[in-house]
Amino acid sequence: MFKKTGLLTGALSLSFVLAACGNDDGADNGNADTGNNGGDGEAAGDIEPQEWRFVVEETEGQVQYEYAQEFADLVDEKSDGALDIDVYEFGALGSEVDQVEQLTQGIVEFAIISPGFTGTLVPEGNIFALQFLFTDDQETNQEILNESEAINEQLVPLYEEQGILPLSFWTEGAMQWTGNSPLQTPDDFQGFQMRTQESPLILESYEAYGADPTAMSWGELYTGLQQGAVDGQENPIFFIADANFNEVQDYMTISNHNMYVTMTTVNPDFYNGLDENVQQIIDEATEEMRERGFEIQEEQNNEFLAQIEDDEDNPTEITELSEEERDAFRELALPVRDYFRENGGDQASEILDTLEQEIEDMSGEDIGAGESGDDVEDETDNEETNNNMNEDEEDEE
Ligand code: 6CS
Repeated sequence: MFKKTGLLTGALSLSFVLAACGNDDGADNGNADTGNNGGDGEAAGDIEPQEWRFVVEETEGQVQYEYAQEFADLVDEKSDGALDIDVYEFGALGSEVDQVEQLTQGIVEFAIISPGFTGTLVPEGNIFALQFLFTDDQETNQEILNESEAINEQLVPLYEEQGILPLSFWTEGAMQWTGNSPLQTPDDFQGFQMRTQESPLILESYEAYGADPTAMSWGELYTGLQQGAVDGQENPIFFIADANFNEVQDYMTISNHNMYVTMTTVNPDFYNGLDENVQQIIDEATEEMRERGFEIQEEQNNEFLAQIEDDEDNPTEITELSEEERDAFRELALPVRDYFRENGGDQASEILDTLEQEIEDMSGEDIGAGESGDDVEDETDNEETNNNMNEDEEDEE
């Protein structure tokens, strides 16, 4: 499980070519001569010109790409053109998992990385795979992502240890299910071949519904759905439509079972080696993009829902789950929190306790904190659900 895709070799050799042609290794930022100006943006004139790379998991026009392009424009503007960021769309440098490796190796300086692709590297990051944990309100969720101590103080250092420094966590919208058959009850998931990202906890979550999940890069997903290698998938609406998954799926369920979380990240050696005024430019751009990122996903999710509804050539039957129907899934999703506590790394329990409390405090909603079930059977030793979240143990197998 979690093998690298065939894209890896090509991607890495391409990366070496890029490293040879471009600026120095990302970990060596090359602006040691600029002096430490303590930066408030006024010292932009002193910044030595540099070229950086920013890879995203989506293609031109999609939310992550638009975000990265605006981020690059802000950095360019704030540095009076000295800091030039080239944005690489998905596919240019390999698969999503290859891109994680490129960031940790300093082959690219910036990346948008979804925790769904770091599940074995940072087991605690699997927390975002827990369904029905966050609220149904994306603005509240974004506020929690911005302010949560569990995420920004407890989880961030665990990523940093692995060569990924998250600058911000943000939502790309609520996720919905699509299928070649209707998905309205857990019964509908029995034996259903669900495509997921690489995260072991995403797989575990769908096994809890009775499905038969398979991890796959989204670059292979259209064909996988078309040829029946998988029966369905989960994603925000903008992505379902823009990647044309609705062309090869007959049903879409408005389930709002989770939000799609992603991270703006930077290579820590590169970032920590930058002068303070340069770091400040990056930090300011990150802050300004919090609101813009939210707006971009909101616009696209609204716009693309209409596109799916109006597509007469590829009709999709859209069903919104009632609260009672969602409760049936919620009930099966709650024990997965225990699985995460047991298997999500040393700090999983502490981080989840803190986050559950923060979500309840900030939303005023009961999200089932502490209810996940002391009486739920511990699945740690269950051979059938061997979604190992620890890479080292996996390697030993
Ligand atoms: O399903 C996926 O894997 C892709 N979904 C989104 C919304 N962004 C990139 C990611 O790889």
